[in-house]
Amino acid sequence: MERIFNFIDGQYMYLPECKYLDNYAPATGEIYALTPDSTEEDLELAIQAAENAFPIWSKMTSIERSNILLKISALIEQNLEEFAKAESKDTGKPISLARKMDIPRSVENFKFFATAILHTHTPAHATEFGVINYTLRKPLGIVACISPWNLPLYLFTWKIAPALASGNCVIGKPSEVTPFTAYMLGKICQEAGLPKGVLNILHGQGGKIGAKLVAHPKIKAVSFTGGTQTGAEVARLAAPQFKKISLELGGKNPTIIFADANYEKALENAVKSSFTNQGQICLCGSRIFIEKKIYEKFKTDFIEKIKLLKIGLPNDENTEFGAVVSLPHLQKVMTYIELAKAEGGTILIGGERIKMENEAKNGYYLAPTLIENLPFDCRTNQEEIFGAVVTIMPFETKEEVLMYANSVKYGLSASVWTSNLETSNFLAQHLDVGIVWINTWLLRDLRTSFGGMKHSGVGREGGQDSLLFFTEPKNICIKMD
Ligand code: TXE
Repeated sequence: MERIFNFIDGQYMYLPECKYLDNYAPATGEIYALTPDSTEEDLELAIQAAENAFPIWSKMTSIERSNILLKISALIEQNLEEFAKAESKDTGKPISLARKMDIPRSVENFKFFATAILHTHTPAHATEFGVINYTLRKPLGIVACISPWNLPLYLFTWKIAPALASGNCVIGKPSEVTPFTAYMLGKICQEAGLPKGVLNILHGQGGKIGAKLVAHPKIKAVSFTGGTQTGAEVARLAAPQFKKISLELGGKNPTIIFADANYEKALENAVKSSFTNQGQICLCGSRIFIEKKIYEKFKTDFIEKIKLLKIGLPNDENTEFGAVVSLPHLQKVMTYIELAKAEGGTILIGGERIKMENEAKNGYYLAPTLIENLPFDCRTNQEEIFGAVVTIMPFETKEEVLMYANSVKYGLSASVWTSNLETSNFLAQHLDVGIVWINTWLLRDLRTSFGGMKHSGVGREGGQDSLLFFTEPKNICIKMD
């Protein structure tokens, strides 16, 4: 049984009276590790460590910080296989996905921000002769980075890297559902020579230590990714203390396919955008809209493609579709399948738990599920399910499908498949989302603004957005004569 420790003041911290939470392997349903159920005492140790480290870290030059973050990036890369195996075991995702997406992106996150800080510039404004303004940006101090269970190391480092690069000290709180790769990161930071207390990794229950972290008076900003409801709770705790908050929340993203699209590409990508990571990515397309004239053909071909998905053990090299992250989440997704039936939906494929053999017999496996015959405004089509359950429906005009797409309270992303420039521009202009992909999906340039509107969150991450979030501007106006 692996025991996970908090990483505080540059070392793994073991407090004898610490209580632990069970950590399950989704593939087998077995407890394989114990996670610290951190208390306020742990939090105070982390805050103190960060406070002691801030003067040193914030006064380092960008080049000095960059070199350490580049070492962290290189060390994660050197240990890629070990991280990928751990991520797959902790989340239930296929090892091939962890190896080609989760861990390489974590490497990239540190590399990207380690180099971004070497090229920042700050504006100056000459008001009139003899008057010059310039803007200074300084690190905020101690910040909280709170991340979810779907892309654990990928989203944890997506927040930590820019926060550290900008000169802040960080208290990171990974999801208690998938803590393992965050736990492994501590050792990497030690080897990279990150000064002690600069990054502190605190494990435990979100509603308990997560809430106390957000509310702590010495936390200047909170960068959060997770559910919309939790995001609202984080905002409620942070607002009275005027902390900066960045919230990357849920989504109910449309995949819109016109008859004039590249059919094979649209079909192949619809499988990916629906079922990658068992549908547990905030950017997954969970509502598929097909132009009426190709609806029946697309539906038939899509079902055939879903049948070809290799469902299996996450540690099997051939697996394309693994286990759901936890039993509670599996149960949540299954309640939505029951809701879809109650709302009049037809289950075209999937819709039930998969009976697995041997060590997987108690694992959390749900068949990829496709549902049709539901109205655009029913709960199944309005609420985030965050699993491998997608709906499909026809449309006739771009105005009609735009109305369907924008009818939800979320506004994160959309993918549009068409060869008509006028159609793609029309939808790109009018879709109420933060990201529109045209004839592609999940193609990411880390310099771009990432995030959503409405109930999908507040603020943006990525490139300059992250560096501006984690720093405080000051305008200085000098009258020379
Ligand atoms: O997120 P949570 P979970 C959606 C998806 C999923 C739902 C819940 O619908 O079913 O969110 O997923 C910490 N104060 N997404 O349970 O509960 C918690 O410990 C401070 C979309 O992972 O929001 C964890 O570290 N922190 C999302 C993190 O917040 C709190 C990806 C996220 O937990 C807290 C994942 C509190 N009161 C889920 N309560 C996306 N947009 O990518 C919890 N936490």
